[in-house]
Amino acid sequence: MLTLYNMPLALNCYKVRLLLSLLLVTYEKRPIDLLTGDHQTPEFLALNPFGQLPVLTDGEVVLRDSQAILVWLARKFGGERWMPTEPNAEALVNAWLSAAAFELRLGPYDARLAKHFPWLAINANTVVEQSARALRLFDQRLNGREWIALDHPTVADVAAYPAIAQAGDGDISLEGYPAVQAWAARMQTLPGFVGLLD
Ligand SMILES: N[C@@H](CCC(=O)N[C@@H](CS)C(=O)NCC(=O)O)C(=O)O
Repeated sequence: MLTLYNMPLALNCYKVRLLLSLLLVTYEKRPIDLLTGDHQTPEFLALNPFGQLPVLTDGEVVLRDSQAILVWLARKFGGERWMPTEPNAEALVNAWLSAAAFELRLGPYDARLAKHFPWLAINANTVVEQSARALRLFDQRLNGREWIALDHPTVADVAAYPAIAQAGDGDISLEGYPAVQAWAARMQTLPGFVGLLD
């Protein structure tokens, strides 16, 4: 049985829950509360020395980092569809996985943290600029396309969706990014789609 060390509101955990649901994979959740320091216990640090969620375990296999977990799940349960092995397609998916992990992280992901966890001292001006940059890049990419990396949904779409869908939590508006809005609505129609708190 797969076990996801999970916090419902943590967007990197949501990425993994979303793909597990899209792939119809059964798993159990192990709650980890970042606010009370569950991620700094010796037990959790033995699983992930980075002290971060998500962690996914499959027997003796212990996986960390949401992008790595998405790729592993896609390979194991999704065949070629969600993470292709053809080199050109794979590189495209990897490039947009990196954009989810970096550009979206510096933008709408951190904007949400800045608003709700002010003690993290994230620069509120920087996240507005970085959100505009990230959303512009994603909007340009999605202009005239249905999905971020390929002509069908892949792990790149799953990795990008949480920070974009929850951008409003950090007072980042999707107004002015019509291709991003249309894509987000398209994501919600995928069979097995789940929302953040589903
Ligand atoms: N690159 C990692 C980042 C993971 C991450 O930042 N996780 C957050 C929750 S969404 C966390 O555990 N934060 C607690 C901390 O960094 O102390 C991934 O994509 O999984």
